[in-house]
Amino acid sequence: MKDCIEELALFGGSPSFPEKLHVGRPNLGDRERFLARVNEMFDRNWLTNNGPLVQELEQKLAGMLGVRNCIVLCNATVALEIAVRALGLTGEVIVPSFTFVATAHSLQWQEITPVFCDIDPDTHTLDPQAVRRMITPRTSGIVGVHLWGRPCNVEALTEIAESHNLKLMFDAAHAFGCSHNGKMIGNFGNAEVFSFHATKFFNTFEGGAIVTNSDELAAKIRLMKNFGFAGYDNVIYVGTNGKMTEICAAMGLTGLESLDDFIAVNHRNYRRYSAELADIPGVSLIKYNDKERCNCQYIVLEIDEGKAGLNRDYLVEVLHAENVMARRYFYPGCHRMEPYRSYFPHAELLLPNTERLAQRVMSLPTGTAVDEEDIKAIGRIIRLAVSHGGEITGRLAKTKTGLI
Ligand code: T4K
Repeated sequence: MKDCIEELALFGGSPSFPEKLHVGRPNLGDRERFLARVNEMFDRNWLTNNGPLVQELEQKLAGMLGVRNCIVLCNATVALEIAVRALGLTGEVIVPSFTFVATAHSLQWQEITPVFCDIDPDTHTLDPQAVRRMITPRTSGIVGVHLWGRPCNVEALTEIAESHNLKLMFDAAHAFGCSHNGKMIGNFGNAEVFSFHATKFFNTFEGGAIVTNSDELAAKIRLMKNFGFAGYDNVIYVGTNGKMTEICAAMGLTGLESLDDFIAVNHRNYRRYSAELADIPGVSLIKYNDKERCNCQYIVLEIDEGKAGLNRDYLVEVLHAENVMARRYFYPGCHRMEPYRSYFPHAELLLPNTERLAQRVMSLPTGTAVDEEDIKAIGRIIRLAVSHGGEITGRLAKTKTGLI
């Protein structure tokens, strides 16, 4: 156990972890069950193009979410692109900047302008008042992001969309298995999109899904993800290739069988982090609503430099040296990434909460790859760093200005 800052790996001590501990280590279901499914797939010699495993996964997901239609796809970015196109979005679409860049790219890729809107500092999701201010005659829709799996203010956004005749969809990449007012995420807006990327608590290697209660929209999406084919040799729509493969669906079906275990581990880890980080000045763990279903897949901290004595970036440096690969999701905000930074050089003036959070927020490792001892050790590193926050800041600042 480290007691003084000289023992921190950043200042010459040995790292607390011999191997890197990553955010986003995949949760793996039962390997035998997965391999059995893969063997059956080989026996059938049916590898993709709406095979039986994909159909089974779609049915199971739709049933679990209580939604009429679920279309699984090759990843959530393509799913977002297809949903945006199927909804007929054009011109400008209001999105948060504090999100993974795929949310914005899915619009810009189709020459639709993502109009970055500020977020509520408590929920980290779109601020409805700010959304209202961003609406122009060119606005065709709103894409809310249920960041960290915490639902957007769905009611306010629905009201705004309805009163301005806008489409509303949600990037629910983080929110599979979460609920809002007792209803599963997947049932809100015109459509919602999940990510099943390897780093998500439930994965299909790569993958995603669009869910919607509109049969008409679902039919359009099914055409679009398969080149617009309505039957052999019969293309009736512009389309792309967004299909999920059978081996990915096999991974998904296997993961679904362990879903409750994955969620339980995340909740257990969250409680442990909560205990380990309690009362550390300037370090707060974001809260999840315990009255709702929640996948708890992100351990998100906000660092208040004034109280912690060191800023988020210095704390991340301390952790990285210890082989705790904390991430600065979602720094610096899409508006500071290209091409958006060049298109909207002054966007930050309209995004004070985004700017502030992008400097303060970080994510820690969780999931089945992390155990109680790991969390205790991470908690101790953070406690030690904060108790010597001023000194660490002084030393790092000198190194950066070349004084050492
Ligand atoms: N919307 C939102 C709000 C999203 O957060 C995302 C994706 C999307 C849309 C788009 O979904 P997809 O098109 O990806 O389905 C990662 C993920 O790649 C990305 O899916 C995720 N959000 C984002 C938050 O995180 P990176 O660039 O941070 O990934 P990377 O390669 O640094 O991986 C993170 C860590 O995970 C690594 O340090 C190590 C660990 N890892 C990763 C992989 C792939 C493993 O241990 N094993 C693995 O197989 O984006």
